[in-house]
Amino acid sequence: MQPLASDAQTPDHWIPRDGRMIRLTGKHPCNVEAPLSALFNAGFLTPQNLFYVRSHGDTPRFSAKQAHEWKLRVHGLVENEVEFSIQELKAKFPVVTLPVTLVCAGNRRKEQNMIVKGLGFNWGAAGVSTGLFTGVYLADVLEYCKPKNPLLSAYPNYDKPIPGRARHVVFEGADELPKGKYGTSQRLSWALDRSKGMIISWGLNGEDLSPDHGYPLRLVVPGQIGGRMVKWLQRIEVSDCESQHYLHYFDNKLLPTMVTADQARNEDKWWHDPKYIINELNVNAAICSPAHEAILELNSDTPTSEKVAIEGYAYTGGGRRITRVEITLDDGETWKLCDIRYPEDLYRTYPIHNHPYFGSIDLSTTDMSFAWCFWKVDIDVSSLLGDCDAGFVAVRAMDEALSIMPRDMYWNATSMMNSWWFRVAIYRGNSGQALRFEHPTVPGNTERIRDIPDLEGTVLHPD
Ligand SMILES: Nc1nc2c(c(=O)[nH]1)N[C@H]1C(S)=C(S)[C@@H](COP(=O)(O)O)O[C@H]1N2
Ligand SMILES: [Mo]
Repeated sequence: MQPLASDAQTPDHWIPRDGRMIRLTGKHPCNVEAPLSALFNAGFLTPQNLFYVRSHGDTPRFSAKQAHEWKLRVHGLVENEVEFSIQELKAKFPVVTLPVTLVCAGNRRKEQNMIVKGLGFNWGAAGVSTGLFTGVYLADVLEYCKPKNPLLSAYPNYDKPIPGRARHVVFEGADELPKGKYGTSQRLSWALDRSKGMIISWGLNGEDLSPDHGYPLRLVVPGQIGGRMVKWLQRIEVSDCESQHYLHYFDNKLLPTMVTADQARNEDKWWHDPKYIINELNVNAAICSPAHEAILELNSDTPTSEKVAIEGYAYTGGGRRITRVEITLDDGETWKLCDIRYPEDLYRTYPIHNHPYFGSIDLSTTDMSFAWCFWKVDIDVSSLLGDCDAGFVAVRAMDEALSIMPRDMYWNATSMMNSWWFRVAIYRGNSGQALRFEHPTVPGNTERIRDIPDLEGTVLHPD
């Protein structure tokens, strides 16, 4: 890959990038997602060049020499304040690798923006990616530094610090933003829990993190939204209060549905209420194939015996596992069960130890699921022709906490965590010889529907 001509006039002109990525916020900063089919076809592990990017500002530029001299400072309410180089992290603590799915809280946001525009930009359904992250457990590093006087409950009075008692762990990146550096925090009780899998990571899919993904060091918090995974990680502070960074308060919140975008803009109180913070992901799924604008030619002799595969991804948060995926062709009257594949289970069946790069990749001793799964179902074309009363196919998933994707949208001012059924419309050409599929959105600010003159289909049954 080469730096892109379209980046030439921006502060990111030096970064090699994949020209297929879809820009969501104009030229700069870099907020991109892959075309959904390219992401899906890449399979379980997303190559870094197709891995979605969410950066609030200019991408910090560090040379190999600066990475070699990188200092991760751990300080605050700890017995041992330490500065670790990356080599020291590797030498002092066991090196581990985990397959982890990252999802921006804004994934699928455009579906909400099309109903009532909220505060955020237009993500499609590819604000999600999965990689093998290599690093050391945050819990090991914290144990080494010894939090002082720890208080392992954030409640009651979450937002009222008890001076001197370690209750939160604050992370800060190197990027300079208009309102200060990017930072956020975790509760100490979670950060100390190795089973939650939080790692300080330098490697993604067996190579250095690319500049867009946090080179040389980032935090990875499996099962939580991407916004908690601080890139270009420079500083960890054990504290009696949560992060005071601007974007810890004014981003990644799920405000109540009646709070309008204007209210959210003008009334700070919503952002300071700890009830509305987003940490763990919610259950979500999308149809990846048929793709947007896919056309299925019908065989006029034997249309009834034809099958079409409907497939896509699903994920959820907190280390929970997806336990069912269902599709409906009649707006939820009846459902069909899909087959599910969990590629991460390969790392339970075939754990790897003492690998020179990955250290250990071993999910055989944990029931946590930190990665997306893939689902598929074959349906009869005839059911799309005859019985598809809704004019769309929709998918919903459930996880092991029995959380299920809702029929209705939970609209909110930041349009985050959108997880209503993912619906793909089915149009029938005038000739009746082909079906055309239409996804709910096209990512970014392009038109929702591009005309396809020769298939200006009539909707089977318009809503
Ligand atoms: N330092 C820093 N860390 C950051 C961000 C940022 O802008 N600066 N963006 C966050 C958000 S909102 C997300 S979704 C993820 C995206 O990670 P990625 O770009 O590697 O996919 O990084 C998070 N960490
Ligand atoms: Mo995000």
